[in-house]
Amino acid sequence: MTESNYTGLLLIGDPHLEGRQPGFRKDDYPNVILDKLDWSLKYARTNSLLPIILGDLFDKPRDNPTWMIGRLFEMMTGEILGIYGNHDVHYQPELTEHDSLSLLVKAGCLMMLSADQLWTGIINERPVVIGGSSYRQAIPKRFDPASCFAKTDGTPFTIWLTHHDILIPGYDEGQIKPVEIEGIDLIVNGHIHRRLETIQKGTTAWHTPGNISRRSRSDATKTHVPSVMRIDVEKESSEISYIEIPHASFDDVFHDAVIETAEKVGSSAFVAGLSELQSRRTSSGAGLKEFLKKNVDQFEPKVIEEIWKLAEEVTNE
Ligand SMILES: [Mn+2]
Repeated sequence: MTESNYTGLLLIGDPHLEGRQPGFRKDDYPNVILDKLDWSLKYARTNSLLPIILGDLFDKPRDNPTWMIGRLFEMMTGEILGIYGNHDVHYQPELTEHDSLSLLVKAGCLMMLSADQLWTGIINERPVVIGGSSYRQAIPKRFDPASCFAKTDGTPFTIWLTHHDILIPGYDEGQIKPVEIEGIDLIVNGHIHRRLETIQKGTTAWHTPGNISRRSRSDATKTHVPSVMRIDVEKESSEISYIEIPHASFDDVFHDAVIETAEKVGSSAFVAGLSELQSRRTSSGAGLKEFLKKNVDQFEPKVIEEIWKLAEEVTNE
């Protein structure tokens, strides 16, 4: 096997591209996140790193704006690896021709990794193998990287991408316990939107880099700094660092927390709450729905029904 032109890898967590504003974001989210992905890909090229996307490139699997997919065709040039996440697919766990991500795969912009589709190459004289388990695909119990290389190539370095609910301190929804996986040095998991500590199990290190975009306004997101994970591969070792992506401050990105409940019970407080919401409106209607859930019970069932109908209409969901 011949030496590649790379000096390492750049792992890009869950971009969640979409054409609408999510939740409480008040900036131009569709373009801001595209620009973050673009910045990451350019950083990778400039530093001779192989870019890798950890799943959830899209937030919605289908009906993504054509202008956005067009921009991706322009941006995603050269070799880019990835797996798909739960947001890239629609109900069924497989990626189908109806999902936007499949366009990028067919156009050759992105190579999907799996247990059968591995990337192999020599980086700084070290044989490197990268595999992946997309959403709901099994994580291997063991792996034999030696079969990918000639004995004279040296000791392989194996990285495995996942998009799973992994049980890491700080992420309570985890189902899969990190364990040592023979033949895999690094597991890098997407799916979890904030960076968590690395868990070392025997020879396998489980990494949770977190995503490049801040989707929700929760406290956990407040402390998350949008970053990409850089792995510099050396002949005998590897070095991991996090590269901060240029981003606006939390307060410039998110609307203030919406008033919790209308203070005085009664329709006038309700209307006052609604007008306050209007001043910081979000295009997905996130604040509106939370406000209604907390405040709508004071009305007659018929009125409640009408209010929800109107809410659905204006938020178009
Ligand atoms: Mn995600």
